[in-house]
Amino acid sequence: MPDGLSAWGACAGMLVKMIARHRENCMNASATPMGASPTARLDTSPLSEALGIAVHGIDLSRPIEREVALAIRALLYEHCVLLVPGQHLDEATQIRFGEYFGELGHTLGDYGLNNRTHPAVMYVTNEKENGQYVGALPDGEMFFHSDRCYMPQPTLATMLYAIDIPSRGGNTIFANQYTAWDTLPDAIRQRIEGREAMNTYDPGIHADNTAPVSQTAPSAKALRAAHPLVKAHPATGRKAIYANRLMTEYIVGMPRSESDDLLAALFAHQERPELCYEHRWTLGDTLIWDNRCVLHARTNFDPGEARKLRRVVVNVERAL
Ligand SMILES: O=C(O)CCC(=O)C(=O)O
Ligand SMILES: [Fe+2]
Repeated sequence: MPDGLSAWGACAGMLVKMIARHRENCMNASATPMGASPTARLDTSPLSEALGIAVHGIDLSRPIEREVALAIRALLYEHCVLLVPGQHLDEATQIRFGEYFGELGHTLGDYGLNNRTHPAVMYVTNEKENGQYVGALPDGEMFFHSDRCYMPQPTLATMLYAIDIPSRGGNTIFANQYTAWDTLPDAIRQRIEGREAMNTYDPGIHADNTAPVSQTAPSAKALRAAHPLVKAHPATGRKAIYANRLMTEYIVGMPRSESDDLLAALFAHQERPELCYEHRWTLGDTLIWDNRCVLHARTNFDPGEARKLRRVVVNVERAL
């Protein structure tokens, strides 16, 4: 990708500015989070240079004030990933925290799972009963993706609460797609802006999460939705790239070989380490990400070790 590589040098300075802006936003967060009352003062710290913010000193097992909820929501949109460490949540209290962000989705059906729990709750776990997995996304590495991009209305935000974690690996990596757009070489920008891409997924518990759909033949039951490759975030107004290695199949209206080459260059740019934060889980971590401005992936881990996170997803924002 010679174009991209040479242009990368030119935009490295811009990336430094983006990171400085993220750091400055983190430092200002406790003063006046965007769109929130100045009275909602929160104790925050950045998760990394690339993205993410941690909020300290709140107990999510109790209801939080509306102003605090609004401030937290604004911090999520600005920083893409928000962590509240050290929580003790059951299904009901995690659902209540999720509902501060919007209406919750029901995704068990995507994985062919029985509805043995609250319909808004899904467990990402490698637990087995009678030799069968009982949860979703049980094991192994997962390539970068954005949740339910293959639906007309994708998942707005995804929240995981850490119940059991392996001693090594099983980290979740996030890539900042605001910065990916801001630093995208002009040559690629011009070729994707105004275009849509087809996002495709073969649902099921046995899906291979390291098989890019652009390089495999999706089955007849695959779910598909086209979305703009560049989307402005409705709350921040900032543009973000909306495509991902795992589920973006092709660019609509472009010859397939051209689309394959362009997507390969785009994915490489979107996943640059400088844009990423790798989260190493600690029990009690309650972490939510905004699928409109961040991609996520998972590192491999020993399938012999237990890993269990409780998952709640937000479909649409609602007024608080
Ligand atoms: O297990 C993880 O770390 C992430 C799983 C995932 O992609 C998801 O919950 O949407
Ligand atoms: Fe995911």
